[in-house]
Amino acid sequence: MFGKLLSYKQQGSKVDLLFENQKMVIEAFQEQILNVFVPIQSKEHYSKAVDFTKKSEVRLNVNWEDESVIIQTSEITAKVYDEGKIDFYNREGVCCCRDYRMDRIPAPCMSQETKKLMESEGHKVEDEGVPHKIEVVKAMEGDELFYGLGDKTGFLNKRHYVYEMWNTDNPDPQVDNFKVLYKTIPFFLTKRKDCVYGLFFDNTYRSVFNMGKESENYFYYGVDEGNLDYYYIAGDHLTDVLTNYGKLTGTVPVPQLWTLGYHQSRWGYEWESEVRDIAKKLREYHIPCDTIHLDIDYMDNFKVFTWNQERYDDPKQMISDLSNDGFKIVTIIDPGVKLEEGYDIYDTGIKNGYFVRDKEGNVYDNWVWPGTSVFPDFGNPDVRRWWSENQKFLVDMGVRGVWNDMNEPASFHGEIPTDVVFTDEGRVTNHGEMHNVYGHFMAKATYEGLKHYDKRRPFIITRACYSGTQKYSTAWTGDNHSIWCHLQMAIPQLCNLGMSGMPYVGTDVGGFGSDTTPELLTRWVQVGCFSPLFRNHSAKGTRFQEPWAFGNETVNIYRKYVKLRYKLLPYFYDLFYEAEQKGLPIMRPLVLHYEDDVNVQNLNDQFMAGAQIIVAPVVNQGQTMRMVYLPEGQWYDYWTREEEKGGYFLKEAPLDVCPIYVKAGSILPNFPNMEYVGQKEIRQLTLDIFEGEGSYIHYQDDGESFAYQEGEYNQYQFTIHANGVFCVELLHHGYEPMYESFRILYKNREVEIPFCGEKIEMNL
Ligand code: MIG
Repeated sequence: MFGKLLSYKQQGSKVDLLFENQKMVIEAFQEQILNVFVPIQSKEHYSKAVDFTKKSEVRLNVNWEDESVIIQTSEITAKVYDEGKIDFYNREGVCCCRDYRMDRIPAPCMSQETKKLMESEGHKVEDEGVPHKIEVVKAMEGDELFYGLGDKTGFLNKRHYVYEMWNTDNPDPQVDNFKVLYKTIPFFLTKRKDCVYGLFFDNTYRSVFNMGKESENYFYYGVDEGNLDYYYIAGDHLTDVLTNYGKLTGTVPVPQLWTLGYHQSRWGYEWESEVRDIAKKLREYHIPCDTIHLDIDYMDNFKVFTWNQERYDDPKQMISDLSNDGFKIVTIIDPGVKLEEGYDIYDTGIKNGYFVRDKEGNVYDNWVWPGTSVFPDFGNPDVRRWWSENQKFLVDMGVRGVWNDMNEPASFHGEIPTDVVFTDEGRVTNHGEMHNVYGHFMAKATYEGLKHYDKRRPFIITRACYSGTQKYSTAWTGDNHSIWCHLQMAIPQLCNLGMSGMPYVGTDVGGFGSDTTPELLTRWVQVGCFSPLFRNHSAKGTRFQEPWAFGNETVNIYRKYVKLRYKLLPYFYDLFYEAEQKGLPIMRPLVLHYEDDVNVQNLNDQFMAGAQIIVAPVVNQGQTMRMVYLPEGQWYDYWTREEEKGGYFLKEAPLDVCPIYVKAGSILPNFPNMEYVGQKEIRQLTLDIFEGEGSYIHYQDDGESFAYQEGEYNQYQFTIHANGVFCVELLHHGYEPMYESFRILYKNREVEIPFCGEKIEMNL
């Protein structure tokens, strides 16, 4: 294909390589990130994820060595050979990632006859053997573990599986062999015995990731359109690779504090009275809660940016009343706009040419909730501006966040054909290119609208996304079911989203489709209270899933874990500050911090919340005892404070117990009991200290505005020594009021320390 490597030309941090039949550009984004670009469809990147203004100038060493061109930063050496083959080495000279030099050996395709016959029994027959126009085949040495790839189903380690990137709404119970789901994050981390690296394939067309399913000798990436445009991301540890991916595609901004509280939702609360009733019950049962979600039923005939006047007397009044009781309202918005003359959103969109058109130039329609509907062309900046302006309708009502659904985009009468005309900024393109970024741009438009009208940090939840969407929106994992294997799957799925640069995520607690059981809901809330986005949501027609729907035992345990979440809110908030700074997830697989521990590399039923807490939930029906694994070191049982050493052990876990372990030397900030964020002014912070050596950085700001970006925040450093010496230091002082005092919990004792900004050191 490429032919012989003929020559190269270096220009700063960029090298143009000329092959007999092809050009290639290798460019350093920074010392630890190299971009490989082969202009096949266009000379430009047209990236929807990468902000090239963030690129740093890197000094490259470029030379011929034998038959290859060597390109070196201080961190990576890439050797480029004939046929466009590239090998990447790390600083230590280890070859981490090598192009495979032989041909792929695809599984033979089946005859049409055999296929037909199998299909008549209902089998789905797909040929994976078909070659792609663009393929990158990398050698597998045998020690590879793969993490990331977004929201894919199955287990933590993606090795031996095949996935496709094509945002898809499929409400069937999603199981291990699903290839597609709602999101496209074409990025993964590879952990090998003596190195780690990441690969990000920045191409939005439908693509394939065969992670060693076809062969034990290679894994490959394939796509039929666009350019070959990928980033090799180096780092000493998995955490460094993630941080670098965050520099490339952006990180999640610190959210408003209340969004980290508990969210109650259901499709659908149809009437104003129902919504008020849910709010009342949440307070009556003392289930702390900040947010109630309104699904499609609040709209007038599912028309976006309208409100149903029959079922709601006065939505603005309702929202204001609920807000006096601490509730924030989040409303759903779908992309599909009802085709109806006289409906202003439709009329304005038509007048300005904001909807996508078929090849013949007619506005394209399909079927979604409102019936025949048309689809905004979100790749067009004017359309995004218009969509942002429409958020004003919601903000004026008092709505505090927007939930973007159906933005794969989903359509009931078959998928939108790939040749339907879409826009990418100023350029005309098609659905094939814009499909996987449709949700990304819808979220971006929503973000800009909320930021403009509400001024606070926008809260958006999206179902579909692409790499980089983390800058604008949180995400949920779509339509799971109330089945035990979906509680099991929630852990690797959320962990892998975190390993894909998308930390603010959650599953529908209790399960969306199918009927939950008291036991399943109970075990789910024990996981849910640690997931960054904590929302109970269920489908119309399924058993009611609010915590009080199952009797006393369930509601009591449920409350215990929602309260735990509120107690740990400052800890989660600190993790979000770290996420914005470093691109690290909130909910983490143990392998992120213990990458060389073989016992955690495939651990699917435990996870970490930050670097201090390990959660080992029960995710099997009927189980009241489980095997726990703790990595090397000293740990404490969160509930009993018993000491645990690393290793495997059995732990009793009756229904009300979710085993939780905290690392020795941890200092966990706690909030007092509250029903919602902002109920109490918090002038004293509790510090729950677990004996040992450790230090912890705590972040504090107003919890909602952008002022923190101008330095209006405080940062405290707490340190505990093994001998009990404890120290508080104010690292940054930009926000008032500071805490007046700290309440220290240490070895069954309680100490109160007044604080006025000066450094404190004392013996506990
Ligand atoms: O096809 O708005 O995933 O959370 O409740 C159903 C109704 C459309 C799908 C979402 C789900 C939501 C539902 N929506």
